[in-house]
Amino acid sequence: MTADVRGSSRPAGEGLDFLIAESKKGRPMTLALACPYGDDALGAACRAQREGVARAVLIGDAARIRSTAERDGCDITGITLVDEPDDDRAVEASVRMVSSGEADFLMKGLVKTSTLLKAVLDKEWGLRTGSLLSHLFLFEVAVLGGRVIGVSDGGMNTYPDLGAKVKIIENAVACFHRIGTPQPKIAALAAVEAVNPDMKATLEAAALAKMNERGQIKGCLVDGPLALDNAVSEEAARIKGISSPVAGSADMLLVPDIESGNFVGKVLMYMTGGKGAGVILGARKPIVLTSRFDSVETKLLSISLGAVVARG
Ligand code: COD
Repeated sequence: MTADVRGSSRPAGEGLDFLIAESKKGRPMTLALACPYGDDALGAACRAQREGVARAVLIGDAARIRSTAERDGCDITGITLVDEPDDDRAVEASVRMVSSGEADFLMKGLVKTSTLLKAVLDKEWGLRTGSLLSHLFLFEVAVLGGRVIGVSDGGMNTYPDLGAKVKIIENAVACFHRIGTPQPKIAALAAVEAVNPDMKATLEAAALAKMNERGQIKGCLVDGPLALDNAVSEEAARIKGISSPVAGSADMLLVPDIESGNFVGKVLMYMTGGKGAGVILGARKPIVLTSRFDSVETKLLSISLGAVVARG
């Protein structure tokens, strides 16, 4: 494949389904799914196992998992079950399974996000690397012809400072490289595209762009501040008179904080009929983190992305 104008070696409009095919290459990765009591995580894990995307291990109250499977019509034949009725202990067992290498990546079932993340960050048996962990959500945006656009970090880091934003970009860039985008275009978002000393997001976006220009952030093109419209629409960028290789064709939106990331993500997902794949990066192994309301399809795509990143 040759690089297209967006810096991606993936064909424009291909969407996210390539992740499914990609995840099936090589040895199947093993997924440790903590507390799969509904919310479609169990259904997605069963499909992943059946379709050869990943092998699943289900950790939690075995009786509850079995009754959930029966209720939701999931066939769990051949899937390993680890009986641990207590939620905290099930989460710990799942994390330990990944940190010991018994499983290749982790997924959150019906348990609070912060409970899972605190376990992941445990200093003794967690999945820390000494670097920052961050969440990347890739969206297939139906209203933009199926274009894939990443958003980070709308899932883990609450109010990242400039240093944390550099790490968030680096984590995402490594993932983009892994999925066939050798030079991702990163738009550092703010409410406006002019640097305003009273708006911190604009100052940090400009600093990130300069750091990229000076080679302090590598493997990608960063520009900012950019507003959401001129980050994704060439027409908007043209009307605003912004000349930049990133404006209008961003592969990823670096958002100022978790609130803005969460809002952008949820608008893309629920108001534009999109689908996505979400994963936490920067840990020893990827962690699939989706929300309860996400569809089975988004959860399966997230498992695929986790498997692809886990394979490295
Ligand atoms: N990467 C690496 N280490 C981290 C990170 C990170 N992103 N965050 C915290 N740590 C380390 C710190 O250095 C420290 O050693 C330890 O973990 C505890 O740090 P605290 O006290 O700042 O963090 P916690 O444990 O109170 O909270 C960490 C969470 C990730 C749980 C917290 O930031 C959180 O709840 N984030 C939002 C998650 C969420 O609700 N997402 C859903 C949105 S859809």
